[in-house]
Amino acid sequence: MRVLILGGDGYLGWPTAMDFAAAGHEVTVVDNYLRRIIAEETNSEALLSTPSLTQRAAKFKDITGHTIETIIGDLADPELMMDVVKNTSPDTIIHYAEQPSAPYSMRGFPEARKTFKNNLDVTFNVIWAMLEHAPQAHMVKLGTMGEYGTPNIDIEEGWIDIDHKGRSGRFLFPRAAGSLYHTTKVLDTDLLWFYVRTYGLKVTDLMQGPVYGLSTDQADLDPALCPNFHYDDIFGTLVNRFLVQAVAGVPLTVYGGGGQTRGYLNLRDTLQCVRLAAENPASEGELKIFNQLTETFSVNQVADKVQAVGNSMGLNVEVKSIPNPRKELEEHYYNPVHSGLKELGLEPHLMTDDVVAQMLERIIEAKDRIVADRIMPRVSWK
Ligand code: USQ
Repeated sequence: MRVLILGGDGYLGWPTAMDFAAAGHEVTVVDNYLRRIIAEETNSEALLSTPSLTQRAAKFKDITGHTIETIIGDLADPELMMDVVKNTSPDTIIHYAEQPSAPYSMRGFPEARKTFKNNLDVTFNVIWAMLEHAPQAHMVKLGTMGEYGTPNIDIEEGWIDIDHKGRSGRFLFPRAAGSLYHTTKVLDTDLLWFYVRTYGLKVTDLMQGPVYGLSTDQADLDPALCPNFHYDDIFGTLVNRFLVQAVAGVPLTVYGGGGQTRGYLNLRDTLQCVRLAAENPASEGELKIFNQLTETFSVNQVADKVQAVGNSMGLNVEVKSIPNPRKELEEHYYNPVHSGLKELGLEPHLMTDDVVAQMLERIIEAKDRIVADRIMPRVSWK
């Protein structure tokens, strides 16, 4: 396949690019370094320094012989998007090119506006670039489980059948996101669904939970190929943050009661899921939706796990509840269906004690690079 990856410098974009290239696909990645710029502006740089996208692609080519074409540019600019899609003529477009931080989107007006404009503009532009230059291509779009919020009923995979006053119909499952960032993904879904049903585009929307990990087959080949591993309050996801806190000797930052439950997955499984989605494209006029997670945990369960494994390795891990900077339910029902990707062949890498220990070992090697003032929450929803 000719694969075009939008947002190819990110935590998921770069490992995805290597994964598709290693599998023999023709890969082009585009990125404007928005995440790196925000990280610098907010003192939220990743734990391990990562070379530029072009440098990483050159290193990957040296080691594996596989080429990843890189384009540095802003996909919110419609002209650039049109040119990229026209010139690469992709079979598959993987759309990661969004501002992915919930806290950043809630920081204030400039950050909210940047998130809103970037995320919606890129989605709108890619839709139109497909309509004009690649109507037969399949888009794999990264959504988020956060689109659904935490409803008091089972979360179906994207769609729900409703019986109402003796009639029935199939609808998008209700969405009720908890941050502006997550809400931009709800808006993306609606936009995609409109263009899919009206113009026959082929789209798969992946509702992904928080990802953890820093190891993939290709990332492990050289330190220069590792993903951007964040532990700050802006870009760090829960598990990655707790691992770094355990190593730094900072009590694990449980927000509020810690009953907040989410569906987690290993970075390796993101790669599997995206490959499975790309290899099993939606049909013309179909919006396929998968819930992309492998197991659910509450914040307290993640904290207990990291504490137990950390202590068995001689770390003295403490857990401490701090006031919740977010507006979210701290006790709730949570039961998302997630069978679609498994039916396509997903083989989960679960969060076993061994997996936690391996991640802790990697972070212990980089202990000197941890900057403690990036750890506590600096953004409040209130
Ligand atoms: N939390 C803590 N302590 C912390 C950090 C987070 O208790 O130190 C809690 C949060 O309040 C939340 C849960 O842990 O209840 C998950 O937080 P998170 O920061 O791991 O995840 P979130 O902000 O929702 O966003 C992350 C990614 C986002 C992706 C999303 C999937 O940054 O791009 O879309 O995970 S999901 O959470 O399913 O919406």
